[in-house]
Amino acid sequence: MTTRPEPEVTDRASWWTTGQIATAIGVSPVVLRAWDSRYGVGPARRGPGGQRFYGPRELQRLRRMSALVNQGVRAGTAAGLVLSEAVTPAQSRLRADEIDQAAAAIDLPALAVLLDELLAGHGTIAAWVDVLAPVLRRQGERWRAGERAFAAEWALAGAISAALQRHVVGAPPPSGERPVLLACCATERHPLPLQVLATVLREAGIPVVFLGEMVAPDVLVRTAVRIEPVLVLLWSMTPYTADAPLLAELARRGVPVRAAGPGWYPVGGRNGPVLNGLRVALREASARAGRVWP
Ligand code: B12
Repeated sequence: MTTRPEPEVTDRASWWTTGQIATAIGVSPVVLRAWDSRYGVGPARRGPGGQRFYGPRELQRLRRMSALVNQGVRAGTAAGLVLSEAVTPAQSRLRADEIDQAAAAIDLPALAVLLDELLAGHGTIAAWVDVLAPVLRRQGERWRAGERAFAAEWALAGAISAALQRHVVGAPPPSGERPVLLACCATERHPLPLQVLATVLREAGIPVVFLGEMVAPDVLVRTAVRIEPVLVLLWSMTPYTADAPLLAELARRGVPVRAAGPGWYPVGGRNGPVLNGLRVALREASARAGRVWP
């Protein structure tokens, strides 16, 4: 069963086929069909001819199933586990506490295990929205309260970034399609929300180029002019880092660009309101890439 709205058949581009899922997780289409028919770990919906269509939730469930089977768990047992793994708010709070403690102790091996499990179990969006962003906000509150724990912040941010990279191994390689281009302003050192967006877009098969933190303005302008992205998201977390002249320069050169992140609020977005939420950014980026975000 799925809580996702049933898409129209014309929304097919928002869904993955069995072949795409097989490539993404490294399991043959035959095995995927067997997991569906034998154990009920299947697609979100079927097309008129019975074709299977999978969404992000099903993708992450099948990734988890595949990981368990690779660890030696029997397929029937693995299926039972993934089907029973509905994530509750209490579980998210528990995960957040564990991750917070591992970061405070700068226990990097524990952090890596916790983050890998979190991403596999919750999926990238819920992992970020329900667990990681709250832990980061807690760290920010402590900073504001005068408790300087930079080492813990650094450990957590680095570990999240590495875990996100591990999580998308197996996503399709870049194609000739025009990508979404994501970049931080030149003095901006808070790239995580943008990396999360890059990860989710990659999981959805939407071409994305993520330039990371502190991108020099001329690098961004040259890259954008060269690769002709469907959209540039220019990220700023704090008011000191929002680079309005750069936003104006990109727009002047005809690059489709939107300001993203809370740092832009005092300045304002140029071509429309500031994008400041993962879901709103996903909708905007997918729409520009010709996809409907489910
Ligand atoms: C981790 C961290 C760092 C790390 C970053 C490492 C890394 N690789 O990312 C390091 C240690 C480098 C760092 C440095 C600094 N930091 Co810092 N940092 C943070 C922290 C704890 C998390 C940042 C983060 O990823 N936030 C993401 C989420 C958790 O933030 P959020 O506010 O909930 O998200 C909002 C939006 O971003 C949006 N959103 C959430 N997800 C997504 C996704 C997408 C795609 C979109 C579009 C929107 C979106 O929704 C939320 C509602 O507005 C924040 C605390 C905080 N609350 O964010 C401080 C914080 C951002 N840092 C702060 C400061 C002051 C600094 C420093 C100046 C400190 C210093 N003196 O060195 C430097 C500045 C560096 C720079 N030039 O950019 C302040 C900024 C205050 C302000 N508004 O001016 C904060 C808020 C801490 C605080 N409470 O004071 N930091």
